[in-house]
This record gives sequence, C-alpha cells and structure tokens, in this order.
Amino acid sequence: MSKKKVARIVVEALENYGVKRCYGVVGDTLNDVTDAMRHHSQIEWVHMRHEEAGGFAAGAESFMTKNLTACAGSCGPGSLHFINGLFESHRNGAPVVLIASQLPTDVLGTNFPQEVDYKPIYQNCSVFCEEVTNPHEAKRIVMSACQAALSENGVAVVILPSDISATEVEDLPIMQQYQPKAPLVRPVDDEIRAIAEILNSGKKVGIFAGAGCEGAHAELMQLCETLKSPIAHTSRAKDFVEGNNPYNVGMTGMLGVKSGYEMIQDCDTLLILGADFAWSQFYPKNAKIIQVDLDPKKLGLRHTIELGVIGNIRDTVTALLPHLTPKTETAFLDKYVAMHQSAMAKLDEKAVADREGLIHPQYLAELLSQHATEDAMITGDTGSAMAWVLRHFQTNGQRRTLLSMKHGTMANAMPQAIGLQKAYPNRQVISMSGDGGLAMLMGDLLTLVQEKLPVKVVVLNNGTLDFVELEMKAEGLVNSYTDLHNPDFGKVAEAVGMKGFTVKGSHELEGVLKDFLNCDGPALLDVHVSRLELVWPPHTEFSNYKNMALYGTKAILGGEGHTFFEMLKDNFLKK
Ligand SMILES: Cc1ncc(C[n+]2csc(CCOP(=O)(O)OP(=O)(O)O)c2C)c(N)n1
Ligand SMILES: [Mg+2]
Repeated sequence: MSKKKVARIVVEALENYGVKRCYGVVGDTLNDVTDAMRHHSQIEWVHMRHEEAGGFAAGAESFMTKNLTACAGSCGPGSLHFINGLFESHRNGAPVVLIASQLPTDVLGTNFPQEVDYKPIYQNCSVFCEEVTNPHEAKRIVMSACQAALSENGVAVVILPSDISATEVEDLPIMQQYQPKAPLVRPVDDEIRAIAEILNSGKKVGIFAGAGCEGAHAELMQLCETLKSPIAHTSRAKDFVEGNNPYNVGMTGMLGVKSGYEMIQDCDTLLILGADFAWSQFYPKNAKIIQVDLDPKKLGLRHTIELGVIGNIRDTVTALLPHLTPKTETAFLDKYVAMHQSAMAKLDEKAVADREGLIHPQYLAELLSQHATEDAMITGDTGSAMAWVLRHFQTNGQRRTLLSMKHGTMANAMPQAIGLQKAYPNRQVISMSGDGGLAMLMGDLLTLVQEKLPVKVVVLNNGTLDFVELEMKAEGLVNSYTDLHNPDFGKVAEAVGMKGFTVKGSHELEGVLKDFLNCDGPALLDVHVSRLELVWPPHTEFSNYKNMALYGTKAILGGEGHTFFEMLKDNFLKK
C-alpha cells in the first residue's frame, strides 16, 4: 500500500465528493494542501482577496449547483476571516467544506502567535466541526465532513494542523463515498386524508409557499387550480413560484405587496408549504393553518397550527391531489389576483424615467429586468437592493435571484456573483450592490479582473446606508452615521482594470445600461439613484406615519428640514 501526505488524502477526498473549486487565500500552514490541490487534483483554486468573500462565493456556487464546494485558509486570521461568509451558507443551507489549516500540534495550546481555537467559533455555524489530531484518521474525518455538509445542507469545518498535513500515511480505502438521491418523503395516509378534509371544507383556502417548493411548480399549479387558491410566497421562493403562475398574489412580509399580505390575513384556511417565514405578525389570526415541512423542527415554530406534517412539497402535494374535491367558486382567488395586478402596477409607478432626471432605483431594477438575459442570475446586497430585486426583477422559471434573506449580511452580492459566474460561465451574472455593501468587500473587484469573470456589478449609489437611515426615520429618529462619501465607482472600476460606467441622469440610464450589460468581461455601472426612496411595507400601521412625523419634527428642529421636505416631495407630493 503506497503512502501519501495527509494533505493529498484530504484533497483527493474532497474531489471524490464532487468539489470542483476551492476559494481562499494561501498561507504557510496551508501550503501542503494547496500544493496537493495543484498537483494531484482537478480542483480549481480560486484566489480571493478576502476570505469572507471566498466564503460567500463558495456558498453561492454550492447553493445554486447543490454540489459541495470548498474553502481553505491559513492558520489564525486567515481561516477566521471566512466566518461571516460561511454563516450565510449555514443559514441558507448550502453545502460547503472549510479546510481551516492550523498551527503544528507541538505549539498548540501555548498562545503561540496566530493561534486561534476554531472549534468554539465554527461550531456556531456548522453541521460538522472536527480537528484532525491523528494523521490516520484524516480521511475518515474529511469524508464525514463532506457527507455531513451534503446530507444536512450546511457548513462542515475540518481543522487541519500543518504537521499532520505533511505526514505521510497509508491511504486506506476505509470508507466509500456514497451520495444517494433525495428520497421520497410524504406524510402517512392518515395525515394526507386529514389535510384533505381541512382543505375540502375551507371556503377561502390560501397557500403560502416557501423555498421548500423548489422543483414543485407543476404540482403547485395543479393544487391551486383544484382548490381555486391564490398563492403567496416568501422571498426565497420567488424563483420557484413567481413565473408562469396565474394564481400568484406575491410576497407578504416587510418587502411584500398588499395582495400577498391581505390574502394571508383574509383566508379561512392556510396551507404553508416549505416556508419558515419568521415574522409572526404576518400570519393570520383566525385561519386554520396546516404546515408541511421536511424539517419537523419548523412545525408550529412561528405560529399555532391545526396540523403539521413532515414531507417534501412535491411528494406531499402529489399524494394529496387525489384526495381533494375540486372547488368551483373563484371569488377569493379572483379578488387577490386582481389586487396583485393593481399592487404591482402601483409599484411600477416609480419604475419609469423621472422627468426631472432623478433615477429611482425601481426604474433601474425594472430596466435590469427588461434587458437581462432570459436565464440571468442576479444577486442583491442586504439593504434597499433586496426590495428592488424582489419587487422588480421578474423571474421566469430560468432566471435566479440570490439574496441574504436569512443571515441578512451586507456585502454579499458581489462575492456571491463571483461564485455563480465560476459555476455558470455561460450565464449572465449581475450583482446589485449597495454603495455601502460594495465598499465593504471592494478588494474582490480585483478577483473579477484576475479571474476574468464577466460579472456585471451595478452600484446603487445613494450616498447613504439607506436601509438603516429609513429604519431610523421609521422609529422617529434623525439618522446619524449613515452618510457615505463615495468615490466615482466607475473610475474605481477603470483603475482596477474593469470597464466602468457612471450614470447620474434618468434620461441616459437605459442606453448606458444596455452597453454595460452587453460589454465583454467584468464591468461596473455606478448609478446615482435617488436617496430616501421609501421601501413601503404592504401594510402601514398608524405608528409608521406617527414616527415619520416625529422624525420630521426632529429634523426640522435640528436644522435638517431640507432632507425631510425632499423625502416628502419625492414620496408623496409628486404622486
Ligand atoms: C455586515 C453588516 N453590517 C451592518 C449591517 C446593518 N445594515 C443592514 S442594511 C445596511 C445598510 C446598507 O447600505 P448600502 O449597502 O449602501 O445599501 P442601501 O440600503 O443604501 O441601498 C446596514 C448598515 C448588516 N446587515 N450587515
Ligand atoms: Mg447605500
């Protein structure tokens, strides 16, 4: 039996589990691993400028492809830097393995320079976190990590001291990698009949679809047709529910629309399918709720339920359909489908070129939706970009959107676009970045150039941490520490070697945007959008108005009345 360095055994195990790319920054304790990757595997090393960006990129790749993706870092600060990027994957269920290289075992525990105990740190955001303490167990640990990441959809961390990496051991075939297909999962017959009974007796049955509805579009449409049910959805289900769907009434929640919100409030029976929507105030008060989820921990977590069952949405709906009595009454469905159309038309009022030259971000998002390719992928930064992507970027069953809806981190969009473009070199990948978000991890624009990735980065340049500024105002506070003194991002892009465009007026936006999307290679479009664009929730409580009025009074008394009047003018007086 031949001997191999542990680093090589680790890398070969990753490759065996389907890893195509490893995102990271090199460093001494990782040298044996990167060397093995280069000489003994087909795994591509993606040379990032910041490990956090590498975490986002790896997570985006694995989230979309459902393949295992790797990250690797040097000891101490190197592997520590991945934390926020990997928290994103931990929350959105993307299978990622981090090889966190560590100081050699003979100095561990001595407060040696760069010593960081990763276990308590990464245990918080992983499904598996183990240190290799014996070279002979390295293979078993890495394989267990890969299996855990893939089967539990999350982050697995392997802590690998550098002396163990360099040790030669016999590569024993101790475990075979085995990746079964997803099993059929549906409730037992009794439960299927119980669901059918509740749905059959409902007069106004609504459906609330979550990300668990991926791959179940046809079954959902049949269900809606049978029950004459409108279907509202979460933000993470947008790609799977919105397109080709005559029953769609949009999203509920803070970023939702009136029709999605009101339908859920008004139904007498609500069927929740694969959704774990966290804000309890958006659930109905009096409806009977049935919840279907693959994860039993989610059942009844956010609201009281009449019936909770375990199931994959496609398998469960398929089993349920023969038990349903087709309904004929369409009044409930018609009411909310019509309301959805008028709610979308209302949102679109600002999605036009403003006569005074102001660029509303809604208009920018609408143009992106019009001119992006049919199978484009768009990422959006946490901040106001989320709202514009969700509300204005239309999906069609092929297009994909990726936002940080569960972790809610800034600076996700551009690094995630790196991972998507790596995995899908022939698809258009757009990042809708905030000016605050982009600046946070701007160094990785260099990765776009170095790796020749034709990502199109759109910067929502509003000169502020807008989302927070609006939150402050909605709480009646005068905003502070939100101003951003920005560079000309178009010129920054040119300086780092990508094409840069800057637009300040609505009349020129469409023409420049088309040139931007059609140019070869990486490009950045800096769009000076209107500041203080209110992201109106679907349902505004009196307290929101009261707090805005309070902010107005404080702003005027504090000598900042001009911003209040600008906001009033743009959001109310122009209508
Ligand atoms: C890493 C991180 N830091 C801070 C926050 C709090 N936060 C949420 S949105 C936001 C503002 C984002 O500003 P920008 O990227 O400019 O987007 P805008 O809302 O202005 O479009 C902040 C500070 C966060 N979510 N994540
Ligand atoms: Mg901003």
